[in-house]
Amino acid sequence: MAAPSPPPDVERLARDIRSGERTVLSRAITLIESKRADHRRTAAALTQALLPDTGNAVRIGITGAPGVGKSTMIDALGHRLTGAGHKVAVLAVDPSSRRTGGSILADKTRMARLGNDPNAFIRPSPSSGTLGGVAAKTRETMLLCEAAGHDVILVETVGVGQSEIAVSDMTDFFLVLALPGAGDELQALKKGVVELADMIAVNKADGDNLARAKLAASQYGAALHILSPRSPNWSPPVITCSALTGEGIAALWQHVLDHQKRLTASGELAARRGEQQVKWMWTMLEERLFAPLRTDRALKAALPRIEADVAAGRLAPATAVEEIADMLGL
Ligand SMILES: Nc1nc2c(ncn2[C@@H]2O[C@H](COP(=O)(O)OP(=O)(O)OP(=O)(O)O)[C@@H](O)[C@H]2O)c(=O)[nH]1
Ligand SMILES: [Mg+2]
Repeated sequence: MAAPSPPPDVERLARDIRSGERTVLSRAITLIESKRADHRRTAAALTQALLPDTGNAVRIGITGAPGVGKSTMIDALGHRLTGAGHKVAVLAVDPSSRRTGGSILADKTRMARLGNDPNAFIRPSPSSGTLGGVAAKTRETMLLCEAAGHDVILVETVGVGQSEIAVSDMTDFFLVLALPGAGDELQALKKGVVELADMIAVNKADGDNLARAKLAASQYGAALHILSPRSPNWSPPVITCSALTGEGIAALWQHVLDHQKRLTASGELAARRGEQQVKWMWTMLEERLFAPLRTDRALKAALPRIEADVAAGRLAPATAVEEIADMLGL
């Protein structure tokens, strides 16, 4: 089936985004984040129209425990990259309510250099909704940024919950930042984050921390050694770096480039992106199908009674499902 041709206003919007106009990009992202049905339709038409202009960026996910230095690292790396002629977009997936207005400001100050850089575009996490919803919006935002000519996308996520999986599902390269020492490495292992990592960078390897950082890196190296690698074409390196001094950041970027080169040559990158797209389709479809469960007024009103009846054994779960399906017209 051929893609439907977009309405004229979408066509214009798409053209302005392609030309790299920042204010238009911001407006389009707001459209994507909107919950209104008409906005959602326009946003879908817009991403469809821009699809041929996407996919040309290096997509990097960055995670790590709160305070590990993600924002500082993004600022340092991003600044370096814009200096070398790249256009960088910084996005975030944080479905918790933690990132209120205050911490967006805090983030902007920690990304002081990028915040004022005309070749960098910083967009905080969509603030509300399920993880699936937040991730979907960030994903679409990423596509818009690519269409606007950003060739490096950095997606920050907090080192808790399922958001790491969501971010690793939308990026080519998943960077895990770790702290020097104090059992942090085992904590990360437990969460399974290390299994997603394409590289582990022990940050804050500066001053008094240097020796401990090197020790932590060798422990991670040993831990990674016993895991089966995520890709047959890539063994995740473990490095030390300092977002504060900039030490190790050139090496970090070189690893990203090597990874991109190898996975492109083997065809793995294209395959991975294809799988991500299909997975994304299913996630969005599930979201869409679940939406009435959360929003249907009659159902909302009836649910406490239905749940109480099921809990008390007055109503069989299967009968309850029939009743709910009837209310939703399924
Ligand atoms: N010594 C040292 N301090 C650092 C380094 N990187 C970051 N910091 C400091 O660590 C603190 C937290 O840094 P952030 O960049 O905000 O950390 P984050 O991971 O983005 O934190 P959240 O977004 O709150 O999860 C700040 O005070 C930074 O100045 C580093 O390489 N060395
Ligand atoms: Mg941060």
